[in-house]
Amino acid sequence: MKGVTSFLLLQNLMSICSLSLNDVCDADNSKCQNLLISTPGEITYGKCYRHAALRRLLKVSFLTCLKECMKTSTCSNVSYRRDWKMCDINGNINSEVEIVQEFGCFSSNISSWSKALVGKCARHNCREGYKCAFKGDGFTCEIAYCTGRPTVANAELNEPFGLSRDLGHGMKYKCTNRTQMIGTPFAVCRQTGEWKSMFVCEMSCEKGWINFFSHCYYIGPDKKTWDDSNADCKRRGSFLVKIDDESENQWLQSVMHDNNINITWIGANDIDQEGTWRWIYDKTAVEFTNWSKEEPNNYNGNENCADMAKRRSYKWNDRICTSLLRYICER
Ligand SMILES: [Ca+2]
Ligand SMILES: [Ca+2]
Ligand SMILES: [Ca+2]
Repeated sequence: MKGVTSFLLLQNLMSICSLSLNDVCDADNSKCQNLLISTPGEITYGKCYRHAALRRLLKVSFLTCLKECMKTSTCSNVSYRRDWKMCDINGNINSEVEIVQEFGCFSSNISSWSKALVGKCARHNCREGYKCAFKGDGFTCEIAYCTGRPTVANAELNEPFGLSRDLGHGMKYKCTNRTQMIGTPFAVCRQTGEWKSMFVCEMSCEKGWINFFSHCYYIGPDKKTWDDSNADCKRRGSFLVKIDDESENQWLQSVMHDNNINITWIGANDIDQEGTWRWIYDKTAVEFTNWSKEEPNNYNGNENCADMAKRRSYKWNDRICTSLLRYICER
């Protein structure tokens, strides 16, 4: 059956090719117009690529699909869904690309086709993100697609035929990891060739916890030692806060200010090795820091746990771990 379909397809294709060269070639390009394609390129039936599409054209012929691929920079092959007359112009096949079995879909490597199909655009040198367009008796390059993928935390693509990158088009997404969609569920390829996400996926934190990006935070109501604070966080399925970057640090400062907390433990200590600060959560070295001036000073040789205090402009300090402070848990 598969063989028969491929054969019919080829027959059909060959007739398309020989009949429609007039509208493929530039009017003044007799060399192109007189071209006869005796051997079509290679076609693989039933296997197509996902997430490779630079452009996705609807209601086009297979020949148009090939032509547009040739015009589009970095196009390496096409996936054509015959029932939909849908053409995916695919870029480089890298590790993000999947090849899937799909009835009704066929793919073709563009290098197996004669470049004469696109007339003057056969020689285009348009850079990534651009396509060749006829202009006067030559060609020009115009922006045609976004490169890469949109960056959207905690979201996955919700498109039946995978990602495409057409200028001015949106790709549908859904939130993962129990996060909530805020905004409209699309990442749009803007006319400038850059992705813009129209949504964020926000963690919905349970009562008593507050959200920042995809994490939830709990402010311990009582004062405890560093160890007891960490133990309480663990009991709550969390850890003593790990401050990953400036934005999280600033947000915590505002939380302390808004909740009238003068001083709190944070989840770093240098208990294992003096002077080597690690986060208790994952034992990683403390990279982003916001130490107060001349801290950490290991005062009296006995300060191994980190705090954040209003009187030091919410900067960090090392202090004796048995001090009783409030604390912030994260998960
Ligand atoms: Ca964190
Ligand atoms: Ca110390
Ligand atoms: Ca200190």
